[in-house]
Amino acid sequence: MKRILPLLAGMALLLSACGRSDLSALDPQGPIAQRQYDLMKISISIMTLVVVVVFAICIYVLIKFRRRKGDKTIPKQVEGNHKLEIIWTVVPLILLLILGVPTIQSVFGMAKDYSKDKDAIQVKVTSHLYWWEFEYPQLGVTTAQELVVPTGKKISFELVSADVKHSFWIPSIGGKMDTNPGMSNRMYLEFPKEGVYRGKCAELCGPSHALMDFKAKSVSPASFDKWVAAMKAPAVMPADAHIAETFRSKCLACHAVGDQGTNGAPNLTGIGGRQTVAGILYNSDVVKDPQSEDKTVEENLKTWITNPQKVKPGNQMPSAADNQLTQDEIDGIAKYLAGYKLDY
Ligand code: HEC
Ligand SMILES: [Cu+2]
Repeated sequence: MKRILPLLAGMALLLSACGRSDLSALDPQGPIAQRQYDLMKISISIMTLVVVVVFAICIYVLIKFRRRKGDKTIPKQVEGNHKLEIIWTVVPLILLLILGVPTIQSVFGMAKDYSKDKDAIQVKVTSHLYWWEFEYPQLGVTTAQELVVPTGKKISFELVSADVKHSFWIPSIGGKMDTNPGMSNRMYLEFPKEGVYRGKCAELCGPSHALMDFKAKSVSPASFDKWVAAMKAPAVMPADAHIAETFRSKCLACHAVGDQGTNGAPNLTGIGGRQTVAGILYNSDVVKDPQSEDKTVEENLKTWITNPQKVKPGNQMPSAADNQLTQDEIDGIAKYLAGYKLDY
């Protein structure tokens, strides 16, 4: 017991650290996650029931039929019992049916294809080492790291990968589903409530796998329309001519802003209003994250632009030194991007 207690305490601590409410499949915020949670509950209940009954019988038999002191007799030898054999065949069959029927129903229900549904919002998710691209083919909009969706609609996802295998998962909303290179997977999700939900890559993909976070932000349909319009508006460039030229030549080779779609790296439109930079550095002037340092968007942008490899080892963005940026240029670009907010 002395040795087990610290172990138990350690495990409890470890598990409690996982208990972020915005990252828990045990706190469902939508019908798909609810269905998945219900399945977990029913299978755990059945398993618990089986364990309790089997252990109870086992302990009862061990005590009741133990060899008593001085007892030298050989017990009655039993070879087969029809009644018992039927019971232990039929009971598991019934339990498996109770588990199987809702599981199959849910699995097929959740696999429903909304890709042709006019009322659903189509989103093509492309995973990259280590970031997420979200394209809305019906709307002509592409964004990154922060998926924006309207509440009350079916969101129909097409999932692919630009490089290795990743997995798309928003624990409190539903999932997960692999993204594979050269092959599309499909799934749909629903967001009944407005909110920001945390998403994760759920397939070990490289050194920064654990940092491959994203956000799913559900907003009212009216706000969503405003967001789409703002995303499609012409790009806002830095006011200062030198910063604008630096940004154009050093950043827009990979990135895009405004209505330019995408260029192989995250579209930066509206990045000043997002909760995070690169999906992982929380912006304290947008949202207070209890587990992150108190850094504003502008500070996080400077940290990122100066040395992205320090934040996310192995990612594809060059450092400021590789980009030959002066400190003034870093500051100017960070200030411009921090001010690039969308009103929606
Ligand atoms: C060689 C291509 C390339 C160049 C050049 C480049 N970037 Fe990036 N950038 C990337 C990639 C790839 C990512 C995604 C990294 C990740 O999260 O794994 C990224 C991410 C970012 C992000 C975070 C995006 C988000 O959605 O949160 C910012 C901000 C950014 N870059 C700014 C810049 C700026 C400013 C410059 C110019 C000084 C620049 N980048 C130059 C490739 C590039
Ligand atoms: Cu990944």
